Amino acid sequence: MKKVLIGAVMILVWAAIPVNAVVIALETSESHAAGTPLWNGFGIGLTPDVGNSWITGYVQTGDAPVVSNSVAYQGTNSIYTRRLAGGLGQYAEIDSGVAIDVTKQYVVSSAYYRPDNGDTRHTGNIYFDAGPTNTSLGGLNTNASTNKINYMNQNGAWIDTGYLLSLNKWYILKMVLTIGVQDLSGNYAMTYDAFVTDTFSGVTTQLISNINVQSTKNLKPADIAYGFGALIGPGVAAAGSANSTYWDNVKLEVIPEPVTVCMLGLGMAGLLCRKKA
Ligand SMILES: [Ca+2]
Repeated sequence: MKKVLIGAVMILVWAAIPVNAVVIALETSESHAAGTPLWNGFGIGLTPDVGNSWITGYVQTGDAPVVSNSVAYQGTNSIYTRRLAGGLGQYAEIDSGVAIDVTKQYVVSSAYYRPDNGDTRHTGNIYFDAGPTNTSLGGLNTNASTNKINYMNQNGAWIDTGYLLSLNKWYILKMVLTIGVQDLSGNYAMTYDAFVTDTFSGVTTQLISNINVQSTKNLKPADIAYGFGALIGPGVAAAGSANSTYWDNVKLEVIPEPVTVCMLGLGMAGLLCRKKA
C-alpha cells in the first residue's frame, strides 16, 4: 500500500471587513414644523439633523422647498419641492461642512416620491456637488415623458437607465462617489455608481457603474476644502401645470477605509490515499 500526500496548502486570506458609513449630513425633516422653508431667501437655511446647513440652490424663484407632513418615507415629515408652469425650480442643497478626504468614497442618497396629485409632470433631480458654487458634478432625475430614471453623463447630458418609476411610491436613490487620480492642474477626477431601491419590494437595482463626472468639473482645492453637497429639487414643469416631488432622509455619508485583516488559514487541499493493485 502506498500513500500519496497530494498536498497540504497554506492559504493566506486577506479579508476586507466592511465598516459602517459615517453620516456627515442628514435631514429627516422631523425636527422642523410643517410649512417651514428650507432656507429663507436671504441665505439662511435650516440646520439639518446632521451637517452644516441648507443653502439656496442654483435655480430658484425665491420660494424654497418646504417641510411637509403630507407624505413621508419615515416619521411624519418630508421635503416638498414644487415647480410652477413656466417657473424656475425650488432647489436647495444640504451641505456637510466636512472637507473631502480624497482617499475615501462618499455616498449621496435620498428617499424620493412622485405624488399623483393632479400635476401633469413629476420629475425630481438629485445632484451631488462640491464647493461653494453649487456646480453639479453628476446626478439622477426622472424623464418627464417616460417616467424612467436618467443619469447625468460626463458631457452633462441625461441618459435613460431604463428603470421605470411609479407614482405614490417611495424609492431610495443612491450614488456612490469614487475619487480618482489627480490631474496636472492638481484637480481630482471622479466616477460614480448609482442605485435605486424600491421600498415596497425591498429590491435594490444598480442603475449605472463607473460613470465619469465632467472633466471640467474635477474636484478643485476649494471644492475639497468645502466638501460635498446634495442638491434636490423639481425638474421642469409642463405647460399649464406644475411639477411636484417629495424627498426624505436626504443624506451624505463617508465610507471609512475598510479594516483589512490577515487571516491565516491552513487548508488541506487533499489527502489522497491510493492502493496499489
Ligand atoms: Ca421624515
